[in-house]
Amino acid sequence: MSEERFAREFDAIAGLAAARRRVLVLGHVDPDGDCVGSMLALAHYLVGLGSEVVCFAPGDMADLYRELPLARLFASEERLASFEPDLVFALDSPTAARTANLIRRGDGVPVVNIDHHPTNERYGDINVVDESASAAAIIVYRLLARVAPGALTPETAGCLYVGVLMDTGGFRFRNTNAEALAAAARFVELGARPHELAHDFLYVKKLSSLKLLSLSLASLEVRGGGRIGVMHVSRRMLEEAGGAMSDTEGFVDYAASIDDVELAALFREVAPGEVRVSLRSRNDFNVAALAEAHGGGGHRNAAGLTVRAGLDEAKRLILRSFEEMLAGRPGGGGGA
Ligand SMILES: [Mn+2]
Repeated sequence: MSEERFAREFDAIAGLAAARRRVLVLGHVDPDGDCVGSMLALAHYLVGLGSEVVCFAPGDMADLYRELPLARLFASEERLASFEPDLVFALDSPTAARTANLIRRGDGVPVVNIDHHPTNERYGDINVVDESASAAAIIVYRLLARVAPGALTPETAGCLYVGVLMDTGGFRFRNTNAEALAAAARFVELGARPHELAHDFLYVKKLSSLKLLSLSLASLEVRGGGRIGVMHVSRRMLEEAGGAMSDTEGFVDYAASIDDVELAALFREVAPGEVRVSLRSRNDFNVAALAEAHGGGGHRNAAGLTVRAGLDEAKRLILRSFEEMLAGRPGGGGGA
């Protein structure tokens, strides 16, 4: 379908990958399943070319992604500091800031930007940005299918499947399209195990994560005549539940799933005076624009940003914007 659209970029990437030997593969802060899955599938291809590969994403990564094949390639900040790549990839990252500005590594080190966020700033020397792709993993799949079909092993297919599974919310979100379903079928043919991946990545929860969820749900508030849902996770809740901030993946969906809620937010106090905000919306409400206005980014119905403030102030800021978005738009119209 759109495979031909980036044929020139894909061939240029293959040329670079064949000529370079030390490759840095970057992801966005607090990498999710699509970010990690597409990074590792790409890394698998690069390792197969004989390159030394280092994967890095700032922030917290959920423990379960460390079970994916080749997750050992994820490096510490110390290793990153001493690694001098001659080629850099950034995956699933709409801005350089989302990779903690680790992209520019020096003169003559090319940057390849592979992403599906509509807010992508095209910061690469080669940019493969396709917002019609439901996941970055879909674009990595198109790349490998064209330039290195031999790299599509059962392990790579599993990583790519996880990317699509997580970014489509288990094939439920608006971005679940024919290409995503066809690619998923292809990944299964290649050896991905859908029931095991759904079990490991969507079903199983850690006890600490459920304890944290119960504390966070107690903070749930509904505003705006039932159309706004907000909840938070404080440092204190983390201590009480004995969990980590990476245990909160998916919490925002509880606020967003309430029947009349059209705008939802989860506020996570990652450090004193620093709050990460996850935004969700239904219908035509564009939370990517709201996130972008505050230095974040994302998709129309799912976005994120960081606020340098305490929990209360961060909530006030976002609630004010939510109320402005709702003003003049009476509720009760249509589903997600
Ligand atoms: Mn993604």
